[in-house]
Amino acid sequence: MDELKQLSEAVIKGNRNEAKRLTQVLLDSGKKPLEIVEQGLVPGMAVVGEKFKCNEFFVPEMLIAARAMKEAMAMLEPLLAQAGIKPKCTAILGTVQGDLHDIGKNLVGMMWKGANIGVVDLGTNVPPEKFVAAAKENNAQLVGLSALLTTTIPAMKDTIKAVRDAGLQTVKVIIGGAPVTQEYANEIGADGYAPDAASAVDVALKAVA
Ligand code: B1M
Repeated sequence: MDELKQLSEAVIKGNRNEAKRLTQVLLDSGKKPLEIVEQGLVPGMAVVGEKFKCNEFFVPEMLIAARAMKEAMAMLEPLLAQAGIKPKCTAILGTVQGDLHDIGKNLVGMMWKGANIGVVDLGTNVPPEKFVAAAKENNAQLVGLSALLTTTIPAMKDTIKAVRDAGLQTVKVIIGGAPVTQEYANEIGADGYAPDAASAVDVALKAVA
């Protein structure tokens, strides 16, 4: 198996030391950082996403895979920046106002980064105006909203309204979280809904295509 495939395997297994070692081996052998991302890390994370979708992997496996990916990415990011490699698009991500749950949101962020979507993570309990300011400041194409409480999902509606009222008509808003449904997304005018972090990649890329 070549080293790029081994790197994908290391991500799938969540073996962060092996992922970092192989990233260094590939860099030393002259592989370009973008090739390492696109042919090693991203395919690994894509497999993790598929396994998660079909219940072969659960949250712990996904978290350790994402951590392996993140640590390898940390070695590559400065090199990608030096080479002027830009992410496919920029997303502002956060858990809506009143809500402190962030495990699912963080998974979405990791999957998005794994798909070369730039992520500005605003954290939890984020008021609508903060999403708007960050979207403007970062010239974002996407806003991702997460909510875990039935009492906080109305904040998604308020945030979408704030984004539209700010004139950010081309910014696509993707929503998700355990109590959120496609019906609710339709009702509040979201541009996309994803039931899990792996699907959030497809939904985001489709929204900005
Ligand atoms: Co809270 N909590 N919690 N909690 N908590 C729930 C959500 C709850 C269902 C538990 C219960 O009662 N059975 C309940 C909500 C009930 C309801 O609203 N119907 C609840 C409650 C009531 C509360 C408090 C009010 C408890 C209290 O203080 N009385 C309080 C609220 C605090 C606040 O937010 N203001 C509270 C606090 C907490 C902790 C701080 C202790 C902790 C959060 C720690 C943290 O996140 N850092 C916590 C936890 C851990 C949970 C449970 C146990 C687990 C949630 C979780 O992380 N799931 C949860 C019960 C449960 O689910 N079994 C519960 C794993 C995570 C990967 O899933 O976030 O759904 P999830 O994300 C998925 C998808 O939904 C999707 O992708 C992810 C991966 O597939 N997704 C997106 C998520 N965001 C997305 C965004 C997208 C797309 C997809 O696009 C942008």
